[in-house]
Amino acid sequence: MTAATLKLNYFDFPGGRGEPARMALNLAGIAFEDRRIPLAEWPTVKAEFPYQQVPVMEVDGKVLNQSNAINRLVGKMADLYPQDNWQAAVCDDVMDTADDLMQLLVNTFFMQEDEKQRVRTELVAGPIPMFLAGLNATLLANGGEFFCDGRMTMADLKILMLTRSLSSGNLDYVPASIVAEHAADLLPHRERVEKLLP
Ligand SMILES: N[C@@H](CCC(=O)N[C@@H](CS)C(=O)NCC(=O)O)C(=O)O
Repeated sequence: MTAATLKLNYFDFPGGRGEPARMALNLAGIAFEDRRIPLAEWPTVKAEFPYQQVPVMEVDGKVLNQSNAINRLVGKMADLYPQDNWQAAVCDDVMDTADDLMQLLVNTFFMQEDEKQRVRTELVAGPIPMFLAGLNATLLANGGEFFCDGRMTMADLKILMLTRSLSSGNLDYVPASIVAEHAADLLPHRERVEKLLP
C-alpha cells in the first residue's frame, strides 16, 4: 500500500479496542491523525460513525470499521502482522479471543451495582479463568515468548491491553490477581512486550 492519509478515531483514554492500532502506528513511525474523543463528547459525535461506535479508521477518506480489521490493516502497514497464513490465523484467533473476554466485562459496565457484582462474580468464577487459561496455553504452544510469528505482533499488543486492564484493580469485583492466578505466563509476556515499546 502506498503512503495514505490516515486518521484514527477513538476515545481519549489509553487502552481499549483502539489502542493497539494507535500503538502500532506510533511504534512504526507512521504519520496519522490521532483523533481522541473525550467521553463527554461521545453522545454528540457518535452519529458521525457508520455503526455509532469506534474505533474507526479513515484511509484517504475511506472508512474502515471494526477494531480487528483495523488492527490487521495497521499491522500490515507497521510490519506487525504475520505474512504466513497460519501465523496470521493464530494472530486473528488471539485478537478475537481477547475481544470475547473483554466483551463479557463490557456487558456489565452499565449494570446496577448489585447486578454488576453478581454477574462479575460469576464471570470471575468461570468464564474469565477459562479464557485466560486458553490464552496462556496458546502462548505456550507458540513458544511462550510471543503469541505468533516468533516476534511481537498485533496479537501481543492486544493481549497487553487485556492484561493491563484485568490487572489494574479498576474493575470492581475482578481481583487484580486474576491474570497471575489463571494465566501466569501472561505477566512476563506483558513485561516482554512493554520493553519493546517507547
Ligand atoms: N465490534 C466492534 C465493537 C466496537 C465497540 O463496541 N466500541 C465501543 C468502544 S470500545 C464503543 O464505540 N462504544 C460506544 C457506544 O457503543 O456508544 C469493534 O471491534 O470495533
